[in-house]
Amino acid sequence: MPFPCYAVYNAGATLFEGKILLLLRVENPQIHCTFHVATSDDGIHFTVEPEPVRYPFRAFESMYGSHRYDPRITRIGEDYYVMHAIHNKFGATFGLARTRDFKTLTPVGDTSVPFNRNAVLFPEKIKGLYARLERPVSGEHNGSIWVSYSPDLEFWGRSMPVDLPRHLWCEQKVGAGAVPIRTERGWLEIYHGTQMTASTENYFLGVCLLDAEDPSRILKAPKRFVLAAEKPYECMGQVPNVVFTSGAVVLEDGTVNVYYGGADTRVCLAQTTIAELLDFCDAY
Ligand code: BMA
Repeated sequence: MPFPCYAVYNAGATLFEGKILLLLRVENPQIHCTFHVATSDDGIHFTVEPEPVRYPFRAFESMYGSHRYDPRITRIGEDYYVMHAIHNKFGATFGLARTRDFKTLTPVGDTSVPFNRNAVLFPEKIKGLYARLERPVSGEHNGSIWVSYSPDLEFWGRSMPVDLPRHLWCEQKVGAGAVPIRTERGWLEIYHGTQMTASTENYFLGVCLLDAEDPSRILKAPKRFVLAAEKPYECMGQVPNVVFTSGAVVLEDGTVNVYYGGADTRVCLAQTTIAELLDFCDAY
Protein backbone atom coordinates (compact mmCIF):
# COMPACT_ATOMS: atom_id res chain seq x y z
CA MET A 1 0.00 0.00 0.00
CA PRO A 2 1.37 3.46 -0.89
CA PHE A 3 0.26 4.95 2.45
CA PRO A 4 -0.03 3.79 6.06
CA CYS A 5 -3.01 1.59 6.73
CA TYR A 6 -4.18 -0.94 9.26
CA ALA A 7 -5.97 -3.44 7.04
CA VAL A 8 -6.98 -3.92 3.37
CA TYR A 9 -9.57 -6.58 2.59
CA ASN A 10 -13.02 -7.55 1.22
CA ALA A 11 -12.51 -5.95 -2.18
CA GLY A 12 -15.04 -5.61 -4.97
CA ALA A 13 -13.67 -6.82 -8.32
CA THR A 14 -14.42 -6.23 -11.99
CA LEU A 15 -12.84 -5.87 -15.42
CA PHE A 16 -12.39 -2.18 -16.33
CA GLU A 17 -10.66 -0.73 -19.40
CA GLY A 18 -8.77 -3.96 -20.05
CA LYS A 19 -7.51 -4.31 -16.50
CA ILE A 20 -8.61 -6.09 -13.37
CA LEU A 21 -9.90 -3.50 -10.96
CA LEU A 22 -10.35 -3.98 -7.25
CA LEU A 23 -12.23 -1.59 -5.02
CA LEU A 24 -10.40 -2.10 -1.75
CA ARG A 25 -11.86 -1.77 1.71
CA VAL A 26 -9.03 0.19 3.31
CA GLU A 27 -8.83 0.85 7.02
CA ASN A 28 -6.48 3.65 8.05
CA PRO A 29 -4.54 3.68 11.33
CA GLN A 30 -7.69 5.05 13.05
CA ILE A 31 -9.60 2.08 11.54
CA HIS A 32 -11.70 4.45 9.42
CA CYS A 33 -12.69 2.87 6.15
CA THR A 34 -12.45 4.30 2.62
CA PHE A 35 -12.65 2.67 -0.82
CA HIS A 36 -9.51 2.77 -2.96
CA VAL A 37 -9.10 1.60 -6.54
CA ALA A 38 -6.31 -0.85 -7.39
CA THR A 39 -5.67 -1.95 -10.97
CA SER A 40 -3.67 -4.79 -12.47
CA ASP A 41 -2.83 -6.39 -15.81
CA ASP A 42 -2.29 -9.88 -14.42
CA GLY A 43 -4.68 -9.92 -11.47
CA ILE A 44 -1.78 -10.40 -9.05
CA HIS A 45 0.33 -7.22 -9.09
CA PHE A 46 -1.75 -4.15 -8.34
CA THR A 47 -1.19 -0.41 -8.40
CA VAL A 48 -3.17 1.28 -5.67
CA GLU A 49 -4.62 4.79 -6.03
CA PRO A 50 -3.43 6.85 -3.07
CA GLU A 51 -6.63 8.93 -3.04
CA PRO A 52 -9.92 7.29 -2.09
CA VAL A 53 -12.83 7.20 -4.52
CA ARG A 54 -15.06 10.28 -4.07
CA TYR A 55 -18.45 9.24 -2.78
CA PRO A 56 -20.64 11.82 -1.02
CA PHE A 57 -22.73 10.63 1.90
CA ARG A 58 -26.48 10.46 1.57
CA ALA A 59 -28.36 12.66 4.06
CA PHE A 60 -29.27 9.55 6.05
CA GLU A 61 -25.66 8.41 6.18
CA SER A 62 -24.21 11.71 7.41
CA MET A 63 -27.02 12.22 9.91
CA TYR A 64 -26.11 9.02 11.73
CA GLY A 65 -22.32 8.88 11.45
CA SER A 66 -22.16 5.92 9.08
CA HIS A 67 -19.25 4.01 7.76
CA ARG A 68 -19.22 1.98 4.58
CA TYR A 69 -17.52 -1.31 3.82
CA ASP A 70 -17.51 -4.48 1.67
CA PRO A 71 -18.06 -3.02 -1.81
CA ARG A 72 -19.28 -5.34 -4.59
CA ILE A 73 -19.08 -4.26 -8.22
CA THR A 74 -21.59 -5.19 -10.92
CA ARG A 75 -21.32 -4.05 -14.52
CA ILE A 76 -24.58 -3.47 -16.37
CA GLY A 77 -24.01 -2.03 -19.86
CA GLU A 78 -21.72 0.98 -19.57
CA ASP A 79 -22.45 1.47 -15.89
CA TYR A 80 -20.65 -0.01 -12.93
CA TYR A 81 -22.69 -0.35 -9.76
CA VAL A 82 -21.21 -0.67 -6.31
CA MET A 83 -23.32 -2.20 -3.57
CA HIS A 84 -21.80 -1.94 -0.11
CA ALA A 85 -22.63 -2.34 3.54
CA ILE A 86 -23.25 0.69 5.75
CA HIS A 87 -23.09 0.67 9.52
CA ASN A 88 -24.49 3.21 11.98
CA LYS A 89 -26.48 3.26 15.20
CA PHE A 90 -29.33 1.36 13.53
CA GLY A 91 -27.07 -1.56 12.64
CA ALA A 92 -26.19 -2.75 9.16
CA THR A 93 -27.88 -1.48 6.03
CA PHE A 94 -26.59 -1.22 2.50
CA GLY A 95 -26.43 1.30 -0.31
CA LEU A 96 -25.92 1.39 -4.06
CA ALA A 97 -23.81 3.75 -6.16
CA ARG A 98 -23.06 4.16 -9.84
CA THR A 99 -19.86 5.07 -11.67
CA ARG A 100 -18.29 5.04 -15.09
CA ASP A 101 -14.80 6.17 -14.13
CA PHE A 102 -14.13 4.78 -10.63
CA LYS A 103 -13.08 8.26 -9.54
CA THR A 104 -16.50 9.35 -8.28
CA LEU A 105 -19.40 7.23 -7.07
CA THR A 106 -22.92 8.67 -7.27
CA PRO A 107 -25.50 7.40 -4.80
CA VAL A 108 -28.44 5.54 -6.36
CA GLY A 109 -31.62 5.51 -4.28
CA ASP A 110 -31.76 5.34 -0.50
CA THR A 111 -30.26 2.75 1.79
CA SER A 112 -31.96 -0.49 2.76
CA VAL A 113 -33.67 -0.86 6.11
CA PRO A 114 -31.63 -2.65 8.81
CA PHE A 115 -30.59 -5.28 9.58
CA ASN A 116 -29.51 -6.23 6.11
CA ARG A 117 -26.18 -6.66 4.34
CA ASN A 118 -24.20 -8.84 1.92
CA ALA A 119 -26.15 -7.31 -0.92
CA VAL A 120 -25.10 -8.10 -4.47
CA LEU A 121 -26.64 -6.82 -7.69
CA PHE A 122 -27.12 -9.30 -10.55
CA PRO A 123 -25.34 -8.32 -13.79
CA GLU A 124 -28.53 -8.67 -15.88
CA LYS A 125 -32.19 -8.01 -15.42
CA ILE A 126 -34.25 -11.09 -14.65
CA LYS A 127 -37.66 -11.17 -16.29
CA GLY A 128 -37.37 -7.44 -16.96
CA LEU A 129 -36.38 -6.44 -13.41
CA TYR A 130 -33.11 -5.64 -11.67
CA ALA A 131 -32.36 -8.27 -9.05
CA ARG A 132 -30.22 -8.43 -5.94
CA LEU A 133 -29.25 -10.96 -3.33
CA GLU A 134 -29.30 -9.74 0.26
CA ARG A 135 -29.30 -11.08 3.80
CA PRO A 136 -32.00 -9.58 6.00
CA VAL A 137 -31.76 -10.58 9.66
CA SER A 138 -34.61 -10.55 12.14
CA GLY A 139 -34.61 -11.06 15.90
CA GLU A 140 -33.06 -14.31 17.08
CA HIS A 141 -32.78 -15.60 13.56
CA ASN A 142 -29.42 -15.10 11.83
CA GLY A 143 -31.02 -14.60 8.46
CA SER A 144 -30.89 -16.27 5.08
CA ILE A 145 -30.08 -15.10 1.60
CA TRP A 146 -33.06 -13.54 -0.19
CA VAL A 147 -33.60 -12.30 -3.73
CA SER A 148 -35.45 -9.01 -4.37
CA TYR A 149 -36.41 -7.22 -7.55
CA SER A 150 -36.69 -3.62 -8.73
CA PRO A 151 -37.90 -1.84 -11.86
CA ASP A 152 -35.61 1.18 -11.26
CA LEU A 153 -32.90 0.28 -8.67
CA GLU A 154 -34.79 2.39 -6.15
CA PHE A 155 -37.90 0.48 -5.11
CA TRP A 156 -37.37 -3.16 -4.21
CA GLY A 157 -39.84 -5.97 -3.63
CA ARG A 158 -41.15 -9.40 -4.70
CA SER A 159 -38.65 -10.77 -2.15
CA MET A 160 -38.19 -14.51 -1.89
CA PRO A 161 -35.79 -16.57 0.25
CA VAL A 162 -32.99 -18.52 -1.36
CA ASP A 163 -33.39 -21.28 1.18
CA LEU A 164 -29.92 -22.85 1.10
CA PRO A 165 -29.45 -26.01 3.15
CA ARG A 166 -27.56 -25.22 6.37
CA HIS A 167 -24.65 -27.65 6.32
CA LEU A 168 -22.35 -27.56 9.36
CA TRP A 169 -19.96 -25.10 7.71
CA CYS A 170 -22.81 -22.63 7.14
CA GLU A 171 -25.10 -23.43 10.05
CA GLN A 172 -24.50 -20.10 11.78
CA LYS A 173 -24.65 -17.61 8.91
CA VAL A 174 -24.85 -17.51 5.14
CA GLY A 175 -24.40 -14.46 2.94
CA ALA A 176 -24.00 -13.75 -0.74
CA GLY A 177 -20.40 -13.15 -1.76
CA ALA A 178 -19.31 -12.50 -5.33
CA VAL A 179 -21.57 -11.10 -8.03
CA PRO A 180 -23.50 -14.08 -9.47
CA ILE A 181 -21.86 -15.54 -12.57
CA ARG A 182 -24.21 -16.35 -15.46
CA THR A 183 -23.56 -19.82 -16.93
CA GLU A 184 -25.50 -21.96 -19.41
CA ARG A 185 -26.93 -23.85 -16.45
CA GLY A 186 -27.92 -20.92 -14.24
CA TRP A 187 -26.31 -18.50 -11.80
CA LEU A 188 -23.17 -19.62 -9.99
CA GLU A 189 -22.96 -17.89 -6.65
CA ILE A 190 -19.89 -18.03 -4.43
CA TYR A 191 -21.10 -17.26 -0.92
CA HIS A 192 -19.87 -17.42 2.66
CA GLY A 193 -21.02 -19.60 5.49
CA THR A 194 -19.98 -19.63 9.12
CA GLN A 195 -19.80 -22.08 11.97
CA MET A 196 -19.41 -21.19 15.65
CA THR A 197 -16.72 -23.02 17.55
CA ALA A 198 -15.86 -22.70 21.23
CA SER A 199 -13.54 -19.77 20.51
CA THR A 200 -14.14 -18.39 17.00
CA GLU A 201 -16.66 -18.02 14.23
CA ASN A 202 -15.06 -19.82 11.30
CA TYR A 203 -15.78 -18.60 7.78
CA PHE A 204 -15.99 -20.79 4.69
CA LEU A 205 -16.74 -20.17 1.04
CA GLY A 206 -19.31 -22.29 -0.72
CA VAL A 207 -20.78 -22.36 -4.20
CA CYS A 208 -24.33 -22.94 -5.38
CA LEU A 209 -26.17 -22.95 -8.68
CA LEU A 210 -29.40 -20.96 -8.88
CA ASP A 211 -32.08 -21.01 -11.56
CA ALA A 212 -31.46 -18.47 -14.34
CA GLU A 213 -35.04 -17.16 -14.41
CA ASP A 214 -35.84 -17.58 -10.72
CA PRO A 215 -32.73 -17.43 -8.51
CA SER A 216 -34.79 -18.35 -5.43
CA ARG A 217 -34.85 -21.85 -6.96
CA ILE A 218 -31.73 -23.76 -5.89
CA LEU A 219 -30.48 -26.19 -8.52
CA LYS A 220 -27.32 -27.31 -6.67
CA ALA A 221 -26.04 -26.57 -3.17
CA PRO A 222 -23.00 -28.78 -2.52
CA LYS A 223 -22.58 -30.18 0.97
CA ARG A 224 -18.86 -29.37 0.84
CA PHE A 225 -17.34 -25.92 1.13
CA VAL A 226 -14.93 -24.77 -1.60
CA LEU A 227 -12.55 -22.86 0.66
CA ALA A 228 -11.80 -22.89 4.37
CA ALA A 229 -9.49 -20.66 6.39
CA GLU A 230 -6.34 -22.73 6.82
CA LYS A 231 -3.33 -20.70 5.63
CA PRO A 232 -1.64 -18.44 8.21
CA TYR A 233 -2.84 -15.36 6.27
CA GLU A 234 -6.43 -16.60 6.59
CA CYS A 235 -6.18 -17.56 10.24
CA MET A 236 -4.19 -14.69 11.74
CA GLY A 237 -5.13 -11.04 11.68
CA GLN A 238 -7.85 -8.70 12.80
CA VAL A 239 -10.49 -11.45 12.89
CA PRO A 240 -9.09 -15.00 12.79
CA ASN A 241 -10.32 -17.78 10.50
CA VAL A 242 -12.10 -15.55 8.01
CA VAL A 243 -12.31 -16.05 4.24
CA PHE A 244 -14.83 -13.58 2.87
CA THR A 245 -15.38 -12.85 -0.82
CA SER A 246 -17.03 -9.85 -2.33
CA GLY A 247 -15.62 -10.15 -5.83
CA ALA A 248 -14.78 -12.68 -8.52
CA VAL A 249 -13.70 -11.94 -12.08
CA VAL A 250 -14.11 -14.27 -15.05
CA LEU A 251 -11.10 -13.94 -17.37
CA GLU A 252 -11.09 -14.55 -21.14
CA ASP A 253 -9.52 -18.01 -20.81
CA GLY A 254 -12.26 -19.14 -18.41
CA THR A 255 -10.22 -18.67 -15.23
CA VAL A 256 -12.21 -17.28 -12.33
CA ASN A 257 -10.17 -15.06 -10.01
CA VAL A 258 -11.85 -15.11 -6.63
CA TYR A 259 -10.62 -12.21 -4.49
CA TYR A 260 -11.33 -12.64 -0.82
CA GLY A 261 -10.43 -11.11 2.50
CA GLY A 262 -8.08 -13.13 4.73
CA ALA A 263 -8.69 -12.68 8.47
CA ASP A 264 -10.19 -9.22 7.82
CA THR A 265 -6.64 -7.99 7.20
CA ARG A 266 -5.53 -8.58 3.61
CA VAL A 267 -6.70 -9.39 0.10
CA CYS A 268 -6.14 -12.95 -1.09
CA LEU A 269 -6.65 -14.63 -4.46
CA ALA A 270 -7.95 -18.11 -5.26
CA GLN A 271 -8.31 -19.36 -8.83
CA THR A 272 -10.77 -21.76 -10.37
CA THR A 273 -12.82 -22.08 -13.57
CA ILE A 274 -16.54 -22.05 -14.27
CA ALA A 275 -16.28 -25.69 -15.44
CA GLU A 276 -14.58 -26.66 -12.18
CA LEU A 277 -17.24 -24.94 -10.10
CA LEU A 278 -20.04 -26.62 -12.07
CA ASP A 279 -18.32 -30.01 -11.70
CA PHE A 280 -18.05 -29.37 -7.97
CA CYS A 281 -21.78 -28.62 -7.86
CA ASP A 282 -22.50 -31.96 -9.58
CA ALA A 283 -20.03 -33.99 -7.55
CA TYR A 284 -20.87 -32.86 -4.02
C1 BMA B 1 -19.04 -9.88 8.48
C2 BMA B 1 -18.73 -8.53 7.81
C3 BMA B 1 -17.46 -8.64 7.02
C4 BMA B 1 -16.35 -9.32 7.76
C5 BMA B 1 -16.85 -10.62 8.39
C6 BMA B 1 -15.80 -11.33 9.23
O1 BMA B 1 -20.10 -9.78 9.35
O2 BMA B 1 -18.56 -7.57 8.81
O3 BMA B 1 -17.05 -7.36 6.62
O4 BMA B 1 -15.30 -9.65 6.88
O5 BMA B 1 -17.96 -10.33 9.20
O6 BMA B 1 -15.40 -10.56 10.32
